[in-house]
Amino acid sequence: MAIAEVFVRYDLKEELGEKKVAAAKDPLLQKVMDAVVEGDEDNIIALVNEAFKSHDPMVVIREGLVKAMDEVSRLWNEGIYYLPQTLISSDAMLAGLEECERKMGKSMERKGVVVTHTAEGDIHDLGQQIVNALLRANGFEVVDLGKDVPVDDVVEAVKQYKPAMVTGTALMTTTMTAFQKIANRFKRDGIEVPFVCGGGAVALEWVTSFDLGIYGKEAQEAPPMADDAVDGVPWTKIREKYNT
Ligand code: B12
Repeated sequence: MAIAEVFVRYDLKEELGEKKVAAAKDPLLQKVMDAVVEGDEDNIIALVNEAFKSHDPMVVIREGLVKAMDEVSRLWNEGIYYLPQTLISSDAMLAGLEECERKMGKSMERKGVVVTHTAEGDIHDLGQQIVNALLRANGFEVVDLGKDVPVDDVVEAVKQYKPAMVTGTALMTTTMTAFQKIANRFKRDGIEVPFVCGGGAVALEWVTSFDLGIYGKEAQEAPPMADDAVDGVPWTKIREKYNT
């Protein structure tokens, strides 16, 4: 028996009533959104596959999975969701994202290498996982350093893999400061690589206050930025193009 059949979400029933989640573009995407918001990991894969019948995987990510996590963020902010609910929603989102990635496939020819990570002390990696999926789907080789990555490890990985671009995700004001430390280390060691920083805690003004930093608002921006980086566009020009 599916967990959803034995586990009634009284928090959703009581607090939200019929207007459970924000409206999606169509019923198939709505089901994907509902499954993420309700943390229904048992059914998410089937629902995502159902949505592929009329939507591209990119649309399922953008209009289904990401939109649902926006809703989870709202529920958290309003104090309706606590950690457990948020965690099962993230698990459902990740399972759906993996299925989208599988569907998009990976092109054989790799355009270039991008190193991605989530900041030291930070376990909020959903944004990074979306960035990874979109970069891979667009033909980049992603060196995924994972979450809670020490500054030293990022610098070492960049020396080892010599990527065209580096990305960082931070959701907490206490962890985002790692990005400036990384950028300073790159400068000190003569590494001139575009460093795109995103995530809920990060703001454009702050990222553009240090050399190499480029602000990434939406995960979808990562592939075109990486295209520019692979083409040899300097970080100053990439910043100018996306951050002004
Ligand atoms: C989900 C969530 C969790 C999950 C994380 C699961 C996971 N695997 O990621 C769990 C339950 C584990 C969790 C734990 C905690 N959390 Co939490 N969590 C959230 C929540 C509700 C949503 C965050 C999220 O995933 N959003 C969806 C993703 C997709 O958004 P995103 O990462 O920002 O990515 C988007 C863009 O920013 C962009 N992007 C991101 N990276 C990049 C990179 C590039 C290159 C580009 C171009 C774009 C880009 O693309 C994405 C959209 O397309 C937020 C609330 C909120 N309002 O945001 C709190 C929140 C982030 N959590 C918070 C806290 C405090 C915690 C805990 C410390 C709580 C605790 N007391 O234990 C812990 C542990 C934290 C730790 N050490 O890391 C705080 C942080 C406060 C702060 N500003 O410092 C928040 C803001 C809640 C709050 N208002 O208090 N959390």
